[in-house]
Formats: sequence, C-alpha cells, structure tokens
Amino acid sequence: MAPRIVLVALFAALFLPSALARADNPRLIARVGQNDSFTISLRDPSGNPVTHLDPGTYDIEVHDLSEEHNFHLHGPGVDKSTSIGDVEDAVWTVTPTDGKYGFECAAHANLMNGWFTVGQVAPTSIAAGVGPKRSISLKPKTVAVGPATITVNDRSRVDNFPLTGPGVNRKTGVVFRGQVSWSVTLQPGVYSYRSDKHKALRGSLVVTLPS
Ligand SMILES: [Cu+2]
Repeated sequence: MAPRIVLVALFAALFLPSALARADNPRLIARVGQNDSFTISLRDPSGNPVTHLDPGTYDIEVHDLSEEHNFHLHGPGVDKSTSIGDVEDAVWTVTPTDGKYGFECAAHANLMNGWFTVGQVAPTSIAAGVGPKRSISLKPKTVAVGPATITVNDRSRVDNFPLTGPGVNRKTGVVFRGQVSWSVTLQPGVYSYRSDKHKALRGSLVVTLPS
C-alpha cells in the first residue's frame, strides 16, 4: 500500500467508526431555560414531545440555555446532567432499556419536569374499594407515573367510587355492585376519590415522577 493510502486508512479507522455510529443513532433534542424561562422539554426531530421510546441507543442533543437551570435525565442505566450555573450544549449517547425515565431541572424540579416510558412497562396495580359499610379505600396511596390498572370493588348499593385527576375521570354507579378494572395512564399530581352520595367518604392518590 502506498503511504498515503495507509494514512487515509489509519485516519478512517481512528475517526470514522464513532462518527458513523453517531450519525446512525436516532437523535432527540433536550432544551431547558430558553431566555431564562422556566421551560424544559425533550422532543423528537419533528418537534413532538417524547412520551415513549423503543429500547436502543440514542443521541440526545442537549441545549442548556440558562445559568439558572439545568437538564437532568435519569432512569434505568441512565443518569446524565448539565450543571446549574452554566450555559452549555452537549450530545449524550444513551441506551435506555424497558422502564420509566424522568427529566427535570434540579433547581426547580416541581415546576420543570417531564417523563416518558421505554419499551415494555408493566402497569402498576392499584386496588380500590367502596362498601359494604360506609367505607372507601385505595392502595397504594403513592405510585409513580405511567400505565396503571385500577381494580375497583364496589360492594355498596348506596355509595360509588369516582376517581378524578390529570387525564382520568371514571366512576362506578351508585346502585351498582361488582368489580371493574380501569386501564389508565397516571400523570404526576394528585388524584382524588370521593363517593357521590357521602362526601366524607374520600381520599387521594399521589402520583410522582420516576425516582
Ligand atoms: Cu430551573
């Protein structure tokens, strides 16, 4: 081989594989603190918010646009963060697997956050009940965001089980007795349940971001 070809081959061996691998990964765009606003997002190249991903390797283009905020992404096998106090652009290559992922600004996690699922995520089981006497219940009272199956045992002819909260508004009938199962997607926030006939029969369910 002529020396020049060897050099080109060597150069290609050193630099091309990573460049090519990077170009092949689907790209996502993370953005936080545009014009120092309290905004945070993770979007696909078309601009749609990421709600679900297939397992695999992704390049995340991170634009931390403010010194007040940062972008923290976490979930199974992934824990990446820009720093508060810096404006920075970065590309993170990450390989999420089945599970729930969250992102937030560490300084304002309650205001600036988001979440998505990757691959297969088993629904959280929640058991709820009303009656037979004047009682109402739901367990567990704190769960993480995502798919959930709520099984309601309605054992009362005089009370029902209504559940309301972000994206959910379901109820059993007052006279109805029996078991029903609701498939829902729980968002961060507080959900409440309260019998339509006896307002004292009530409680709440707290839904948290992925830990
Ligand atoms: Cu912030």
